Amino acid sequence: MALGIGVIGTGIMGSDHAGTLAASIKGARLVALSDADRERAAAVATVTGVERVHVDGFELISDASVDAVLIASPDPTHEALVLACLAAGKPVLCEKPLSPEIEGCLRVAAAEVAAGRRLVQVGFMRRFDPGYVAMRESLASGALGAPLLLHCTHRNASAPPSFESGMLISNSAVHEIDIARWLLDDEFEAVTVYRPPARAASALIDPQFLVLETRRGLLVDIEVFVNARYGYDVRAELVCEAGTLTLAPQAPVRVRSTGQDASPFAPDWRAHFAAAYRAQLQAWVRSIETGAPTGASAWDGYAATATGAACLEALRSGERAVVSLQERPALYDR
Ligand code: ISE
Repeated sequence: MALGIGVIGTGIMGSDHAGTLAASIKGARLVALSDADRERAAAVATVTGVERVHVDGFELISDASVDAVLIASPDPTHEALVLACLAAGKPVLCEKPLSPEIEGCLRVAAAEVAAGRRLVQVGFMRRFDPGYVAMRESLASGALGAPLLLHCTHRNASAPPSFESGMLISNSAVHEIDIARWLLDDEFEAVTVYRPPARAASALIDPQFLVLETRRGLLVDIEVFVNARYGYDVRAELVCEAGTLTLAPQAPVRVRSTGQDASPFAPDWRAHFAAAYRAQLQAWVRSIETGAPTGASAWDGYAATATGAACLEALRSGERAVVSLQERPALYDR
């Protein structure tokens, strides 16, 4: 029997996930949607052929037709909804961040540890992107020796006017923080955030340049620029002792026209990471069938929020900030 999935939040990401679940994920059936804006949920329900629409996410969690829950509601609502899923014993895939607050992440991890089994996955979808997966596999083969440095670029064409300086870190660079921990199998120890001179036209500190040091002494730099104008552009180069690994450009074709040879960019992350989002959902559904967890855990969600908090401190102070992480519970042993 197909697993009944309920999606909480039908904004940009929730409606995208709902569409993917309804169209192309094996072993799952999208059965319910919820959004504080009923009209918005109803519109997505019509497109995806879903009959059950709730206005309250907690009602969706207790809906008997829902076996597992995907949370894509506003960030501050995540913690309480994930805790409700844990209380109901239902597996949950929560969009990042698990909680914007370190304490909130720790409360979720503590509840999961108390439950004694992994039910929470955090939506760091880059772990399922074919490029990053190939990079990790090449590194694991040992052919290039040990990793030394990771250079990352994260550019958005534009950010909404509500984007504040800290969100370049908590909303955008947090993906690089997670993927670097996963690629290097290491935790961050300290961070420094540099910024170019302020621009008169805007109060937003954009771009920002983050330099992070891991416990093993590896270096990771992240340029994050959310109003780069030309398109969505994510790059990474891992420098190892005997060579480098670079993500290949994502465009499947180059276009020669009007005197130019061009490589088109996706307008945003949904198109750029479409394969990763699909693979993440399929792996999540499969992991519920098999009972073998996949993807980022609640502990990874905690480490990302805590490392992001140190970056925010470094941005504010202009000084190097130390990342302090608690001891990882055995439930999250890798
Ligand atoms: C957005 O919220 C995401 O999660 C995207 O993956 C990221 O690339 C973008 O910068 C964020 O604003």
